[in-house]
Amino acid sequence: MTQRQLEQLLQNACGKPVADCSVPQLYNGLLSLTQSMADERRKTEDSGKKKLYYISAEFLLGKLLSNNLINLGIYGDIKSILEQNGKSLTEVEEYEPEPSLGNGGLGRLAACFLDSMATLGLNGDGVGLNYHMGLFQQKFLNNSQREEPNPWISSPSWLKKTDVTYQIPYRNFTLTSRMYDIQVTGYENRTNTLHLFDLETVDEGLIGDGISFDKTDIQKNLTLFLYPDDSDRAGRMLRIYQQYFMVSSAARLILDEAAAKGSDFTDLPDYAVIQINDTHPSMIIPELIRLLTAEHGMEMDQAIDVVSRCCAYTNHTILAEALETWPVADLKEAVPQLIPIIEVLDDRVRRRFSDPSVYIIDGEERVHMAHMDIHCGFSVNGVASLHTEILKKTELHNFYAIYPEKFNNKTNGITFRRWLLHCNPELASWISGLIGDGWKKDAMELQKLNDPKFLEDDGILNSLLAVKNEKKRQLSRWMKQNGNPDISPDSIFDIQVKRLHEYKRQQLNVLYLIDRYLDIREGQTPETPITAIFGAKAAPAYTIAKDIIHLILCLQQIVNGDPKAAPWLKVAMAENYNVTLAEKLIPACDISEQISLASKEASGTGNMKFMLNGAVTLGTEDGANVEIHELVGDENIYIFGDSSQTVIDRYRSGSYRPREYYETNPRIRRAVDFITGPEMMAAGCPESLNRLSGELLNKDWFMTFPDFDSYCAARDQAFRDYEDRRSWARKMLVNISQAGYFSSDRTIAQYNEEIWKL
Ligand code: 26V
Repeated sequence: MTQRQLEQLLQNACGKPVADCSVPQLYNGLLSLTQSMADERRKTEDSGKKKLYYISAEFLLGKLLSNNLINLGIYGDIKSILEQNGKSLTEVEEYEPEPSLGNGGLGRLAACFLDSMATLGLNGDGVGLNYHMGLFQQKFLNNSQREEPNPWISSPSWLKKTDVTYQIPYRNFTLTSRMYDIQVTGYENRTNTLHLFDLETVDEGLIGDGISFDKTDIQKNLTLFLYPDDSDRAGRMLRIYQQYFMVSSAARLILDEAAAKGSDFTDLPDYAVIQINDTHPSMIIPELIRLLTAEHGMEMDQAIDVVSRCCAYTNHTILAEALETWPVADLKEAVPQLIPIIEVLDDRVRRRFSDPSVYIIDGEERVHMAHMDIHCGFSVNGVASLHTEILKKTELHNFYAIYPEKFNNKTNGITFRRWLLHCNPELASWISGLIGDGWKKDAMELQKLNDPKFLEDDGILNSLLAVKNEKKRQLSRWMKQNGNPDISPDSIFDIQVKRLHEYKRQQLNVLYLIDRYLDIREGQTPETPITAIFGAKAAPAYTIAKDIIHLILCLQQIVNGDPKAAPWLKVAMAENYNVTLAEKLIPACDISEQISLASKEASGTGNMKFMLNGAVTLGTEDGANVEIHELVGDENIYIFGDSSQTVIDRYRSGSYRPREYYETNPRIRRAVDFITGPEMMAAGCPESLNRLSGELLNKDWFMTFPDFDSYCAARDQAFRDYEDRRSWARKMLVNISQAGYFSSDRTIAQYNEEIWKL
């Protein structure tokens, strides 16, 4: 198609010449043009007999317009058509609301996977829930986080209403679910679908102050919010209602689609493979068994066998507190029809195994969702090689002993369309200028960059630094224009962005910054000024996480307001960290903070995005950092801290006493004392600061003190090495060249070869 033809199509979609359109009109026009082009591709594809259903409570899509334009191969043309008409694609991009239907890594992974399935031409759809409010919007007020609702469904929308509806039975009432579809375009390939089920009777009027709402009014709230905090019972019950709504709708869709292709359900595994993304969709197992037996007359034994050959489970965490167990009593209250099935499954386990640790229903009458998945599925995978090994050796060891053949690893990945082509077109074209375009389809071709003819060429290294510099300038401008602290692009951008969680250890980063700040006040200034950037949302009911945000914001106020320090050190906590902001921050990063306590971060995917964009990792031997380390070598990463084995042993022995470190390590003492010192108390809330300091001194569950010295040493070393611009640029280039392994295209190809077999 020529640019003129494309412009004509856009004009038709907008209903008037491009030059006469407002930004909303252009957005609407581009949305409808994109949707019809995506539909065209759907018509030509072979849907095949077997389909993968990726069921997930979260799909953290991020904005869709540009991504779709890239995948449809018209991004460049549209950009220049708009420019020729005096319009800017960037402004249209800004106008689009972000669908934030996920919390963090798990949801974003699901979105990357959808992109890669379509890109590889695989017959795989997503199934989830259509939350009307995505993850809350974060506002900072008095150095604290406030939560506000985050509506994203505009008109027109990417959602297309379908006429598929199902009746979902609960104990006291029946609800109607309706399917909405979002097209998933592959990069120059097919179009798949994300099916999001919604409750027709949602009432947005239920929302009160901030993000509060009546959690008990299920018939009005079921899909109102991305699953809310489960710190109280009403929240936990709502989550059960939501999960069942999702899986019961999914199960009916799967059976309908298989039947339409000729399945009599005894051969269901030839038609459907179901990837259960963490335990949120686990009820699909008993629900499918229930439908097959109660509505389709199958014998129980056969139904269990058929379902077990369809279902595969992905584990995303070893944190015990994050592994779902539902009280039998709560399930009985919401979905009593599942109880007899779950009891049959548990009974079979009890007859085969005497070890209570593998039972589905435990001694306290709680249902362990992961246990059900492992017994009643054919595959169990972790998300990075260290994580899978820990699952096999410790957390799920007793299951591994029973079913070694079910366990496998699938190291996470990211889609390079969003995380390079879209967010960093400057770097993408720099790469293509050196090695051509082949890497866009085969990410391993990035390895061609790992060549002395590039690594030893000053001109090339300087041009790479120039790209980074440009991205830092763009970010600085954006931060300034959007009410965030003023940051200098000539400083080192050291970035930690991810959900706020104690195990991710933003508090360790802060302890370093306090230490550095106090040194600077004493005259020890760094060579190049340092900008420490944070972005993080805390779960609304997670008190300590909110205390850590408060600490960061107070430190930001103190450091940035101190004329002696501000020229050398800046702290910048960006408000409302989300996918859109990640796309601006990641390309501008020099040093990527991946400092979780070893053994706790299952994989991490931000680490991969930073690496791909030429940042150097400062991290522990945790999650996928281990694989990054192996790929780039000691010279091109900064590794510090205790090993996962040391950490696991220290937990086992119960020997850790944070106060001993505080008493014997003067730097730790100085930094911790600062948290409750007069300057902090003047900037912040004493109750919160005291609580946090007490938590560190008396508990420090995620062991920041034992890693403090080695963290400071590694970070200081990285800052020193940054001064040799040539050798730093080489580290950047090696990181980019080795990032190909972390393409989600590789991950999805492995899921398909080893699990789905489409
Ligand atoms: C959930 C919860 C909820 C209750 C309170 C504590 C807590 C802690 C962690 C979680 C995370 C649950 C699952 C999850 O999001 N895992 C993330 O999955 C990513 C994709 O595989 C992976 O990269 C991250 O390392 C992993 O944390």
